[in-house]
Amino acid sequence: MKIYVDGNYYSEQDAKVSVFDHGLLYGDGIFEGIRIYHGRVFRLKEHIDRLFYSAKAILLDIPMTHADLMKATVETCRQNNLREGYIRLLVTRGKGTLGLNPNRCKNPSIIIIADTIQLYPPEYYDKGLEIITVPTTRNLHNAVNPAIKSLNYLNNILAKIEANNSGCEEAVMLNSEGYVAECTGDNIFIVKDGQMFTPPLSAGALYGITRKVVIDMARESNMPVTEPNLTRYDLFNADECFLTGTGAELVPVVKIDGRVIGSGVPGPVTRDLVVRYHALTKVSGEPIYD
Ligand code: PXG
Repeated sequence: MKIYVDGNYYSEQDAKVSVFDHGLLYGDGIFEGIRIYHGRVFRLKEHIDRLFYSAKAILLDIPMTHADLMKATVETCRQNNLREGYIRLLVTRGKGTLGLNPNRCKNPSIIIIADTIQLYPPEYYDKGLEIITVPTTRNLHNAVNPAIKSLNYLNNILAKIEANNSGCEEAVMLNSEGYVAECTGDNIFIVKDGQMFTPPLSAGALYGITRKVVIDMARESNMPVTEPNLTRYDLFNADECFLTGTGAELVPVVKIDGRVIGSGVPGPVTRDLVVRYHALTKVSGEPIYD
């Protein structure tokens, strides 16, 4: 594997960061997770834009332009001969000293890893997932705003551990007001009476790129989509529920906190969206090979 670090390619063994990098010392940095389908990078521009928005929010100057970062991402895939896979793009504050002060970090580090992807087992997609609400709440947006894809994912990791300890793969995270925010690495949607709902970004949801694709697809087929505050009650009484994310794509949810959702099997709206999402990934994206 060839890994991009600050403009050069290194083998897996030689790709290294300093122990004084504030990405490691403080989680001071940002990242993106991007998919490659059929030799194309899916929604690359949207991911690079979101990376720059995260950077802006943490006052980090990415030492590259959008266009050059897109080129470097595509080139890293090419170097690894990838047609299907997953890209982890991260920007750390860079090497500094043992103090918090980011001004000591003169050069942010840019790392691009393009690898194959470990998919969820197919039974989750066929039968649907059981998820659970966990005690760890989503970060306040006046603290580290959850819209920032920062290198500190401890909030989500704690929630994931709590879900795993209860035998579930994913956790529903509520915000401090008790409204549904999202899951640990996925956005959440419900379908009720022919309408689709997903929590607003202000509830603590990430501006998910898959979320946006799914909203657009639903509206294309004239299904109303709104973003109201949702409670657990709304989830329990939904006709259908599913999660969206770059890694997971669309995963049906059939049980939440012990309540069976709808008829207990992936519903028709979810199944239709899954088919259309896969069709879209086949034809859309930034080509890696000419
Ligand atoms: N919410 C959170 C908190 C996320 O981290 C999503 C929603 C979905 O967004 P996209 O843009 O991917 O549709 C994410 C992103 C993993 C992994 O290894 C997944 C994400 C982030 C980090 C790691 O499964 N999903």
